[in-house]
Amino acid sequence: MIKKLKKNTTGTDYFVGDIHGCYEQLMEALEKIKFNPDVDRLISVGDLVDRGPDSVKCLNLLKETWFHAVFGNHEDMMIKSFRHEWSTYNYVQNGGKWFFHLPYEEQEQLVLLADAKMTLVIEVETDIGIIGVIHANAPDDWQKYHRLNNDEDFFDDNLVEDTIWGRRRIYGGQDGRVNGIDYVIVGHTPVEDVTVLDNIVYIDTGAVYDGSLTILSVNEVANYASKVV
Ligand SMILES: [Mn+2]
Repeated sequence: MIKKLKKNTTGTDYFVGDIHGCYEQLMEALEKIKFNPDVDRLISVGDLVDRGPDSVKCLNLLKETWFHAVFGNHEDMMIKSFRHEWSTYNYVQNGGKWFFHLPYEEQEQLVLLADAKMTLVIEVETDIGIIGVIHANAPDDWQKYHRLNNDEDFFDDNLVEDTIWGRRRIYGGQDGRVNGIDYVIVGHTPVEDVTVLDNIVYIDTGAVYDGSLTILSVNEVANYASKVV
């Protein structure tokens, strides 16, 4: 449920907003920042699939050692649709048509890949502290994720759902720090520019809606965050 990445001592760690099938746009952006897959890492806030043209290529990035991603609500819909736990109609409405055009075996492979590689939470050790990455909405206390991970008796009905789907903080404007973590990076809710509320950095600048695909290095995260705190 939580993937922990040790400090990258040889290269740079970057964070990328919702890719939504925009594979070419991502490759161009990586070229621009001279991303080096031998030493750098790219950490995605999820929603690799749907709406854009190359969902399969984007999911296959999960096979790369330099690429890490948390679950987005679109992967949630894809996996649940495959398992008949989600309305196919609803998933198609949300951009999942490409998935149902694939042969069953390929659908299964993609679901297994996403299930094996994606986690609810990623924590990255960096020079500016621990940066937590989730798709949508953060709880007030980050330690809830550790309890969810480690404590069998811990139960929070809404935590997983809210982490992948929620918009409470960004719609509320401001909702206080997330305790127990230095910074949190999220996507899911399109913003015109990178937006910082307390210690949360919103980086989904709507690549698939003619916006731009945001990629931030750890240093850029520090710069954005320092303007607010
Ligand atoms: Mn989303």
